[in-house]
Amino acid sequence: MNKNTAAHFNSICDCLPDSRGKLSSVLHAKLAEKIPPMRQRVRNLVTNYGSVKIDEVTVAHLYGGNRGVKTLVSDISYIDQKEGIRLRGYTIQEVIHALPRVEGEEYPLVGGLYYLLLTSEIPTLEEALQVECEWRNRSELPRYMLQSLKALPRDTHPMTMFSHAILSMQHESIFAKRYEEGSLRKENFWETWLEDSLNLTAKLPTIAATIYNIKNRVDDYVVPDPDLDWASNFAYMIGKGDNQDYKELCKLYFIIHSDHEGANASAHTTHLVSSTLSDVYYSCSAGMNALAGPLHGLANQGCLRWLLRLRDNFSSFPTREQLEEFVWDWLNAGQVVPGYGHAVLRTTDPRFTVQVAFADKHCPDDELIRLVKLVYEVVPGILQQLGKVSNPWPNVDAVTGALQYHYGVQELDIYTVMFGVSRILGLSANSVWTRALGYPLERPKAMTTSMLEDIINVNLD
Ligand code: AMX
Repeated sequence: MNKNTAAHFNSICDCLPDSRGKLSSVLHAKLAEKIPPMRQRVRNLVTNYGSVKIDEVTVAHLYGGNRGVKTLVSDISYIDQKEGIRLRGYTIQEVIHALPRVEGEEYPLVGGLYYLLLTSEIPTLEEALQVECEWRNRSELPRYMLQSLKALPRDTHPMTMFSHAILSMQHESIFAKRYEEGSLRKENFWETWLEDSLNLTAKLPTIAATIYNIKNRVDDYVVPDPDLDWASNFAYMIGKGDNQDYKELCKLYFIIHSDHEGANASAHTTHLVSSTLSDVYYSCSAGMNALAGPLHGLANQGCLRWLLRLRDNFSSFPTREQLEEFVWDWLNAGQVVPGYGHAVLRTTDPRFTVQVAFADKHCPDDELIRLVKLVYEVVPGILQQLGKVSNPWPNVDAVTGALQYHYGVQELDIYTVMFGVSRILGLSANSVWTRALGYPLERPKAMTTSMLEDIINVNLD
């Protein structure tokens, strides 16, 4: 952030009330305007078209993870199989282009992205800075959380620490307190949900940096720099404050991982848990536990581990033929190629593409980046030959680790936490809207195998 904008940032912050526990100004006002017509729209749909069929459920769906069955609504993002994610209707490239940025900086403020996710509008620079100020005012970590993080065994995975840190703050939930007091009406749930969301999202970079530091560096709390934006502060707190390129990468990283349609595992988990009116802390912590799985968010560390293994397998940069042989040996050993494939996408993930563009500009000669690009030339063709892989193209994780590694963040197990920092922006925005629209407790129906056989009229026992 340049001097002028830092001054502007500080003057906006100084005008805001100490917002802890009070209604946030800019987001609250905008949502209060947007929620009533949306409520009416949903009410009309359910009342007048409630019996219209959207999808069919087959036996294969029941045993196949309900893959692709349309059963949830989220207006915050949507994945088109061929185009990739759209956040509030904007492609990743459009989001990066349209969101406001500080003069002279390469990528937009993440505060602007949060504004977009919540309100569906591209903010002005001033509005984006106001979200950043809200976050700054709420960023201090409670001491008990630091103590409890430090008390965990040294080999605790950072994702466990992250989920634990979030959950440890649950008793601060304004929604939970007000609900217990009986002082909330259902149509106002979203207001306290928004407050909890701002209190939680404000602290995410500091929590992640603290976990990184406890595991790898100073074993202490680095206080955020009040002159820095939310994303750049993460870079600063892990000791990379002097590297403007890394700060830009953080902004890019935290924008592109923020939401990926409401039905992915972490989003769906958060949605389910929050549907019981478990607050933002409970539900986002649960979402992080889903993100921690190797088929979901943990894939980014697995992907880099695979790239390092590939690099170390050869004494010099591999040829295309050597790489092909390596990949076939890997697949024949019954392994999947990390970073390739996707449950929904059927094309190269645009989040991969924008990161490769960053790499082309900032570190084109990096050995791992060159490997990422060679793998991209070779692997899709091989996966296509397998004949069973629905999507042979790279997902977001095929390059994230290589970029972090280039900038010296070489502790692989922090990558999923960084993913989580970003993903909670989407999870919490979704859950504010879920409360605003009053979605009920989620409760699909389970059946036994015998019941299914009865419906089909077979007995395969
Ligand atoms: N390498 C080798 N085989 C693969 C493959 C890959 N990258 N992706 C899919 N396949 C195989 C599957 O293992 C499955 O084989 P099986 O029938 O013998 O079990 C078959 O292809 C069909 O699977 P699919 O329909 O293409 O994939 P899916 O929707 O079931 O799973 C995913 C999607 C991402 C879990 C899978 O592609 C995968 O394991 N990729 C590697 C791990 C990875 O990159 N995960 C990151 C996901 C993105 C994220 O959440 N961060």
